[in-house]
Amino acid sequence: MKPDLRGPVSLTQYLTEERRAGYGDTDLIQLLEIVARACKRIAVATGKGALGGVLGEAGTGNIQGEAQKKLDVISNEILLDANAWGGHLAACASEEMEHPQQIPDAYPRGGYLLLFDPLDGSSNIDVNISVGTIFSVLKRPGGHRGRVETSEFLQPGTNQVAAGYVVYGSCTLLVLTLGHGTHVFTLDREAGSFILTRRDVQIPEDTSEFAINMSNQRFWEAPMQRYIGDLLAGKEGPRGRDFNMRWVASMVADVHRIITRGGIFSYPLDSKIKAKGGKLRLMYEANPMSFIVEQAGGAAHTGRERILEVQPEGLHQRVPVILGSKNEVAQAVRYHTDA
Ligand code: P6P
Repeated sequence: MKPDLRGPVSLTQYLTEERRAGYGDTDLIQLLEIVARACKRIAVATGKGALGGVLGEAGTGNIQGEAQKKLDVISNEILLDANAWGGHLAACASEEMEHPQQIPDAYPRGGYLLLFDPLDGSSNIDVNISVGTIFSVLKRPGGHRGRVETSEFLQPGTNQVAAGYVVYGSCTLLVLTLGHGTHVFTLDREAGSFILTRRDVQIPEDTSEFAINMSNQRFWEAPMQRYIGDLLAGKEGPRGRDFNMRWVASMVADVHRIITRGGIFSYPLDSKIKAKGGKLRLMYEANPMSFIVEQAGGAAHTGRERILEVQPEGLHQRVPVILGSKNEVAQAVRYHTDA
C-alpha cells in the first residue's frame, strides 16, 4: 500500500497543480509566490507592534490625502522591493503611490501588472485590530513594451488573472483565486510556509449578518437607507427576521468573516464622499475582493452595476461597494434598481 504522500498541500504545490491544470503560467506562479513571501515579512513587521518601533504616523501623506502610518510605508516598500528583480512584472501600482512604479531598468520587464493596497485598515494598527494586504494581478495589454503607462492598468475587474488578500490576525491567512475557485492558506509560522487549509470556499447564499458603518446612515442615498432600515426592523419588518451587525472598519477582516460564514458588507455612496465616488478604491480594493467573493459563489455590486464590469477611469478611482452572500446582495441591489 503506497503511503499517502498527499499530506498538507503547500502554496507552492497548489500553484504548481493549478499551472498544470492550465490556470496561470510560470511567471504568474512566481509572482504569487513572491507576493506571499513579501506578506510573510509584512506579518513579521506588523506582529512586532510597539516592540518594532513601527506604530504611529509616518509623518507623510499619500495620494488619497490620508496620513500614512509607518507600517503603510514599510509594507509598500517590502512589496516593491520583493517584486523588482523577478522579471515577471512590468510595473506595480499601490494605494500609497500616485503613479505606477516601473520595474528598474537593471531588471527585465515581464508581462504582468501588480496592484495592491499594502496595508488595508491601517487606522486599526495602533489598536491591534486585524489589518491586511490586498492585491490584484492583470496582464499587460498586448503589444506594449518599455515604460508602462497608467492607462494600461485601467482594465475592468473581469480582466484579473489572480487576486488575493492576506489578513494579519490571530493567525496569518492568505485567501487566493486564480479564477478557479477561492482557497484559504494558513501560515505555518514554524515552517514559514502557507498551507492549504480550505479548498474551494462557498459563501452561504443567504445571511442574517450585515456590515456597514452606521454612523453614516443620515448621509446615505435613499435606497440604502430603506434597505438597512428594513434589516433593522427585524421580525416585525418586511424581512420577517432579525439581523445581526458587525463592523471592524478593516475591509480585509470584514470580508474574511463573510468568506468564512457569509454576510453582506457595504460601503455605500454617501453625501460626504459622493464627489469622490465613494470610499473604497476600485482597482486594488473593490476589484480584487469582488473577484475573490464571486469565485466563492458570492456577488459584488455598486448598486448600479457589477463591480467587476466597471470600466476604470482613474488608478485611484473609488466606487460604492455591496458584496457578500449572493441572495442578500441581490436583495440590496433591488432596493436600488426599484428606486
Ligand atoms: P470607516 C480602511 O481605512 C478602509 O479603507 C477599509 O478597510 C474599511 O472597510 C473602511 O476604510 C472603514 O471606513 O469610515 O468605517 O473608517
